[in-house]
Amino acid sequence: MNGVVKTFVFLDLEATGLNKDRPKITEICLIAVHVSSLENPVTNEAGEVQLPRVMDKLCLCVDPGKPLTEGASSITGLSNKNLGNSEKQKFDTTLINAINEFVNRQAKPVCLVAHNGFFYDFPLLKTELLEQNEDFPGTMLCLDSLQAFRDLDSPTSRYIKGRHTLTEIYRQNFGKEPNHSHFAEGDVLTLILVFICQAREILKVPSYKNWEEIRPMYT
Ligand code: DCM
Ligand code: MG
Repeated sequence: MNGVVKTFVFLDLEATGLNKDRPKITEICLIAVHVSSLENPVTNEAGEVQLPRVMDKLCLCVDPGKPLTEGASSITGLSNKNLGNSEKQKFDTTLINAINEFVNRQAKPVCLVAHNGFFYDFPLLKTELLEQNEDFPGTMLCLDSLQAFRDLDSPTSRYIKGRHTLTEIYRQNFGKEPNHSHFAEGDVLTLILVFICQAREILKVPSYKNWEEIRPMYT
């Protein structure tokens, strides 16, 4: 299908707020899917695309060490209280090691995929990595599915606000609401389903970036 990437690692972050809030991560989910599962999607009797059977998952809640905004807490259900009650640990080197080990188990080359990743998830992840004096290899590939869906769409609909949210794309493809929005795992599974629906088109001309091109959200 695209000849380069062997594994797509779909990623979603929940955090204490938006870019302007200088957010800290509250939850991270990575789900790895081999390109062969994207090339040969499974459908049910109704012709609906199903999740691949073979997926590796890493999902962790994180103590952000900073108050969540009301908005972030209300949409994600995460709070300083429930994260604290569960004695979650900070975003530290043990978490970074876990991510690296997880990614290193995948057939390479690997590409990270996140919806709005170039604006939100990748810069925020970069900030958290740099705060621990760590980083991913500069050659690691990343892809923003929001940009990819916009590029596929017609120029007129491209700029309609809300047209390419994960929820909206899911509704267009499946005619119903996605499950578990704003749970990191729920959002990643939704992303995988909509990505599979248009994987052929997206991977014809993927606009990858190298991880080294990603600037931190803040320092
Ligand atoms: N976010 C927010 N307010 C919104 C939307 C998102 O503060 N209206 C922040 C908190 C979420 C994070 O962005 O944890 C990621 O959003 P999403 O759940 O859509 O992945
Ligand atoms: Mg999310």
